[in-house]
Amino acid sequence: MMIGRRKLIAGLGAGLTLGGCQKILETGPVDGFAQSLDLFTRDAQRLVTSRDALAREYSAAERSPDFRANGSRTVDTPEYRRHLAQGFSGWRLAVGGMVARPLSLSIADLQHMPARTQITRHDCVEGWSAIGQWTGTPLSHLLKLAGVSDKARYVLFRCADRYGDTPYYESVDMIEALHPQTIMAWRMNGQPLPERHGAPLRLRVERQLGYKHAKYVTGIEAIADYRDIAGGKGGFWEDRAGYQWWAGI
Ligand SMILES: Nc1nc2c(c(=O)[nH]1)N[C@H]1C(S)=C(S)[C@@H](COP(=O)(O)O)O[C@H]1N2
Ligand SMILES: [Mo]
Repeated sequence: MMIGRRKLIAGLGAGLTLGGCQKILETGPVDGFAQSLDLFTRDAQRLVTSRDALAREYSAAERSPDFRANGSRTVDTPEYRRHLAQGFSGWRLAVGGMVARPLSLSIADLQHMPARTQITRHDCVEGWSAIGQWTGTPLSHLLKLAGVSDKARYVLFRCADRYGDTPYYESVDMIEALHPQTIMAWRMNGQPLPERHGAPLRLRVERQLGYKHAKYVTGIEAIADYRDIAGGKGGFWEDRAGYQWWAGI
């Protein structure tokens, strides 16, 4: 249903996008037009949904007994095996990029910060959904602590897993990054985040489709633009399979 609305808005965008002209000059017609259409879809969706609107939350009884794991289910490196064996006591999250105070945080550090718990539905673009409970540190708290620059427009998530040589990564804009339900989760259904769901730390960005929810996160960077990073489309599946950067549900 909601995806239908997105397509409708994207369709309108095809007829109406004019603001992309400058970007077309900068990056070439295809990329510039695709990105401006994607951002137009985002802006159009935001016209009809408040920037603070919360994703629906569910009761504990509604949690899915089997929450599917998708994409990487582990990180196939000796380093990750070592962290797993050590209960991730040596794992560090780097917070950097356009910030006044870069941070290096352990999972214990994160667990001593304000936390939020939410029961939400995960929607994968491949056509399945599952309801789970997530506890973690609000990303807004981390960005404030690091002193994020007001010139930063996006937040990039770097992940430990790779597909061949290509690391998984994702990015969201500042409105999604600062949204109250956007958390760096270290618990799922009351247990430490399981290996297959991204241990020890993964993003939950509840108004977006599943592929935005980066697992095995090692780094968070405040950035001005994602076009000069990796394949330039803002995320692993965006680069590889043409998934839309804007994945608003
Ligand atoms: N690092 C990383 N994050 C990832 C993926 C991945 O392969 N690697 N897959 C994405 C996709 S497509 C989905 S649907 C969700 C799946 O999360 P789950 O395994 O907890 O169900 O993780 C997303 N985040
Ligand atoms: Mo997915």
